[in-house]
Amino acid sequence: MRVQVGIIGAGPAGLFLAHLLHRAGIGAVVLESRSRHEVEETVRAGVLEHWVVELMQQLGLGERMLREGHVHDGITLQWNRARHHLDIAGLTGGKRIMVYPQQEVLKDLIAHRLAHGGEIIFEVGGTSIRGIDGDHPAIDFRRDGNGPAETIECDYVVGADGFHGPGRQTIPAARRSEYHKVYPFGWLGILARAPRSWHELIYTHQQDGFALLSTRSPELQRMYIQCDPNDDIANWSDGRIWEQFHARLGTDDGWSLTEGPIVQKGIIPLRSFVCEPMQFGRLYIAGDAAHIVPPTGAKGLNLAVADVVVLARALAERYRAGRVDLLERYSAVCLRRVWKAERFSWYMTTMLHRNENESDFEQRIHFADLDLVRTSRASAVSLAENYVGLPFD
Ligand code: RFL
Ligand code: PHB
Repeated sequence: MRVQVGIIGAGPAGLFLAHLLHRAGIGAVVLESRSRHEVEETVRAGVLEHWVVELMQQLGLGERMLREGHVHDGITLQWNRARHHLDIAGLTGGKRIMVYPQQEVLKDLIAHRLAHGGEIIFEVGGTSIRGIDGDHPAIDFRRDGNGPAETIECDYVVGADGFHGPGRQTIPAARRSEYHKVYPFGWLGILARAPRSWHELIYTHQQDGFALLSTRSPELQRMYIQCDPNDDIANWSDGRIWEQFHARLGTDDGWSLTEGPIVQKGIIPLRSFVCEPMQFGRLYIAGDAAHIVPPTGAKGLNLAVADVVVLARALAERYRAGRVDLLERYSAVCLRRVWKAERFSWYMTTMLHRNENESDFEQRIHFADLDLVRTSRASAVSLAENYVGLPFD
């Protein structure tokens, strides 16, 4: 098989890239190790930055999102049992975020791509990349996990294969630098069949630690609490989970949290990670393959899409005008945005979580940071601009 661009991974990075390349008249095939069902049912991110919402519409993918997603003008920050509304739209000249789950975005991207003749091969096994230091890179794989060996020959390979995929590992270790930070806490996330308790997302820092109240639909709520990343979910009965949500989200003004049956629960670790550069020879890596942010800033999915917007533009210029300068700058351009998203995600994470390794001094600094957002317009604008999505350079 021969194609201009071979893409590994049908997550947000790989699928948005396939759409953007199709729009530019460039042929691409997407290889995905999981089944379509699994890709479409995995619960992950929930928040789209304002420009991702616009991009979905430009790609003809906005219809269901506009019908079923929820536009939010702001978020609520809570500490010392009191709430503060951050008016994101008011602070950013009218920009808003959309709560529309990642798996719904993926369903729309997959259905539309397949309906327009795009090729996404699910359930591949044994994916490996070769020849990236020459002009004829290739991807070897097996259909249905262990079918006969097949090869895709291409001009460029894109590793949009997440943190554990082979893309990043194919860059020789001596030619990449990796920057890590692991946090001493994780998130316990639940989906609860219950009505909404509040009209916008609440990020709270209380005595017992962080909690986040988010949503999926009027009937289904997504919520997280800070926990030990090595804890076993079996230690968390539904009763214990609700007790913690009540403690961390409670206020002194009579508000009450609406409970409901918990239909899913799990624990994830929190980490920050960046790989530099995001390219080697004819291999380009994008999204979680190149960088991870803790979810507190709601940046991971959005950053994955930002990478492939830069990459698609560079590839379009390569095929349209034979220019390679944008491709050569891909990594440097992306990393400027990546490090700002890393900074913001780290800031939100450290400000909002209780870290037993920190001194009382540092813990008090975090409350000063929160109070600065309440009292200083400059601090509020900074948080709002980052949350809604920074402009492209
Ligand atoms: P993905 O989504 O991991 O997709 C990579 C795909 O590559 C496939 N793959 C392979 N395919 C073929 N051959 C191989 N050898 C392969 N190895 C792997 C995988 O099966 C997979 O389908 O990476 P991508 O596209 O870079 O997208 C990144 C986002 O998914 C991620 O950053 C976000 O989900 C992070 N995130 C959030 N991001 C936001 O922007 N807003 C949020 O509100 C938000 N909340 C979250 C989050 C992540 C969370 N978890 C579970 C870590 C909340 C949570 C709880
Ligand atoms: C979510 O709804 O899953 C969500 C929302 C905001 C975040 C992280 C996750 O910061």
